[in-house]
Amino acid sequence: MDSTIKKICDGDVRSASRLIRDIEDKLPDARAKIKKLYAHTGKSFIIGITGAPGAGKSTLTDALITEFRKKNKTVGVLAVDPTSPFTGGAILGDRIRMLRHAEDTGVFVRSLATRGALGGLSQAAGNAIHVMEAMGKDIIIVETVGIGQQEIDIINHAHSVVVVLVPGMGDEIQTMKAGLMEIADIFVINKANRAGAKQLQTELTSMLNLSPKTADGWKPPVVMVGNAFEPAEFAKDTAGLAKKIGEHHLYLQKSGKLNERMHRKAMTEIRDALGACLMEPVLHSLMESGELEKFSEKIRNRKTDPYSVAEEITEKFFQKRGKA
Ligand SMILES: Nc1nc2c(ncn2[C@@H]2O[C@H](COP(=O)(O)OP(=O)(O)OP(=O)(O)O)[C@@H](O)[C@H]2O)c(=O)[nH]1
Ligand SMILES: [Mg+2]
Repeated sequence: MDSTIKKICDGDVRSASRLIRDIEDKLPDARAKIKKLYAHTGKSFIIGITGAPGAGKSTLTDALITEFRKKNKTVGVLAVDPTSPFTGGAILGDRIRMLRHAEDTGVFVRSLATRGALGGLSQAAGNAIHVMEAMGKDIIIVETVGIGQQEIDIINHAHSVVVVLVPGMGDEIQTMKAGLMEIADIFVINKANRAGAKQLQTELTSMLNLSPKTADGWKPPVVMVGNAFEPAEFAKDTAGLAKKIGEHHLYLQKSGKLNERMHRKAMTEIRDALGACLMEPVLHSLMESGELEKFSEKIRNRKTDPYSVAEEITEKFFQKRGKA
């Protein structure tokens, strides 16, 4: 076995961290390593946690780590921030909050931010998860900010999805808009000591009663989590959340839905990999040659249309490949 791969499979933190950094930097060698690593992945249970900025996702993640560690489960955490390339502060915050677990060798925490103009954050997140899987982490928590399409792509790498809402943030409307009803397996109403928590719970529950998911055998529970600064109450509530996540895992296994989730994950991985193999190199070379800008100008002036451009590019790309 490749020595780096062996080290990662043995749980070596430095090798794993280096590979995650290389993934983030899109080094070609990282892709080769992931290919070799892949056979050692697929055994972890992956939990996605998403919600608006500042909803309390990291605080919840920290509490969940405590719960899972009590059961002797090893935990990997990936904090993904697609909102801005300049999130040093927020990401540092994530790390600092998890420092409670920094000395614990059963916990591995890393973050990923947007790099470069061509995106691919979902792919990077998927690969960073693979690294943690190969390390043998029993549970991997992926925290992602926001509720847009990119976050949904990232969250598709998870088996169970927890959506965190906070009273008084207009979350109800946001939820509907972003299609989170479809993707959420468990809702958390966080900071539930705040005004409006009960109302949000009522609204959410009645919406869930109408959702087709409920008819499917799993009605996403709405878990109320109180003030994080009341440690005893918070620990009790987050233990309840960990329990619900466990129940959902069991439901996925028993109902055969886990297979559906694995399919969703595989599809996301194929699409991400195709993006990396086809889209990114094409866009990159068009950008470098200045052709992309010319195409854009022609489209703006209505000299052509996006489909004709895409066809021209496709033709050129495949001809090149054929001749190579
Ligand atoms: N009042 C109150 N504040 C909380 C609670 N939970 C978290 N916070 C605070 O809210 C802020 C954001 O919490 P985080 O856990 O970092 O939230 P997040 O969703 O991870 O934030 P981003 O990753 O930046 O989107 C921090 O200052 C927390 O201390 C809570 O239950 N009550
Ligand atoms: Mg956070």
